[in-house]
Amino acid sequence: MASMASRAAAVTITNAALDKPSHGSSVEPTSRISMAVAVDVSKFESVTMAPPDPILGVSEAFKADSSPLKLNLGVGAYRTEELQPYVLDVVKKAEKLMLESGEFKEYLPIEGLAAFNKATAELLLGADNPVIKQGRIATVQGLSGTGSLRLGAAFIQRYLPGVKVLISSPTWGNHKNILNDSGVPWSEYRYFDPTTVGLDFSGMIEDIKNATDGSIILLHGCAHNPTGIDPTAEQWGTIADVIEEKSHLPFFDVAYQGFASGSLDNDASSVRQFVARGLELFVAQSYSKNLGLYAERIGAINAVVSSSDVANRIKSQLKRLARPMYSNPPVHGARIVANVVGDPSLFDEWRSEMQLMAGRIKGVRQSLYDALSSVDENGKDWSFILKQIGMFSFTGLNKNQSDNMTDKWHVYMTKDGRISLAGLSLAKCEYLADAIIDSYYNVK
Ligand code: KET
Repeated sequence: MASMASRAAAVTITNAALDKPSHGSSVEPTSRISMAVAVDVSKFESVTMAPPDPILGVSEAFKADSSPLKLNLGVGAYRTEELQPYVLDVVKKAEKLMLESGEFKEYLPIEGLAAFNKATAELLLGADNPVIKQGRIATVQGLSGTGSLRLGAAFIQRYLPGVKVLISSPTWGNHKNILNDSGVPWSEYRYFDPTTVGLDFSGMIEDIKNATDGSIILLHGCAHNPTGIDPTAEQWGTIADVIEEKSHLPFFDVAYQGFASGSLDNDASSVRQFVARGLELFVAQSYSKNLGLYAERIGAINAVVSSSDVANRIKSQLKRLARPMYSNPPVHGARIVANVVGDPSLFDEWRSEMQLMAGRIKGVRQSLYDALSSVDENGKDWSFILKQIGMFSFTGLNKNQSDNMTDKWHVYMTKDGRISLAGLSLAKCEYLADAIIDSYYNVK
């Protein structure tokens, strides 16, 4: 504050000197006067403080906590049993190869690295999928899952203006932000049933049926975030029936391929089932979680459509949207993915590391369930935790209870009751169970 005041004073003196007309000066008096105003009153006084992000803000709060007990179960990021960030061995190998071959750093084309786009479409649909041979897929490299969804939303805003996107209730919170900022209207379909702590399948089907024909239905390809509850293969079939009947456009968000079952192929089966029926659809992909490339921002937006001609035109328009937003995407993560997916031995190694990560999460899931069941004197059935899949558990804790988890127990989590099991170790399961039992029974 003191330095601000003296700066303002100095400017005032300058202005006094400038009261006399001063010909030949390169600085016009008016600009000096506006400088004084700029120091005292910002042009941005009306800018209010934005609230912290409900997910990434949790990591910021975690960092600021000095308690040795603290546990970050907020963001969905995989940690080792020692709760350290993890770089996959296969990623390190791919990076070593890249360094040795002395890759360039020139701009990529707007649509991204060709080898990546090929690899990502093949990973999604299966390399021998006829859609790929027929050229009925437009793939554009995006800035991870978020950027790819954003590009897809920008395309919807431009080419399907006013068409509503239906999102699950609940969903990953950023879906709403992405659609809002893209100017795309949305509403929700029922998904989670708190009484059964399972899927509200009839509600979901009814809401998709009741939507205006030709709506867009945003679906989590696997490992639904935040609930950890996916439709069965048969239920996916029924969802596809209704979507087809109503001429809706499915838009899949595939951010956890490999993390639901541990198998990259199984986890793409929902999308593949829809594609096999001949439906047109959009798919956003992310390599943040399954290859641990969070900060590399690597993913893709894919449009599977009825002809290669339409695919080419869509791709050209996606490029046109990307160019003024970020010009062209970053290359490093794209090369890692292309190398890992494109090399049979690296790909095998990835698959086993993927199973290792998914397996560790299943282990802590079981151990948390065991701990809760043994600590809980009221005998509540906690088995829903075992039924949920993927990185998260949706505990059913409300906002006050979640606040108690953080304020009293230093357990950082999102306020919707979601915990990331990827950030939990076996050693911390009992502590977490104590925190959950206290919050569940002692806070309303
Ligand atoms: N879709 C879903 C469903 C999702 O959970 C995430 C990330 C993304 C897309 C995008 O991830 P990206 O890193 O842009 O590829 N979710 C975790 C991180 C976040 O909120 O950004 C999370 O839910 O914790």
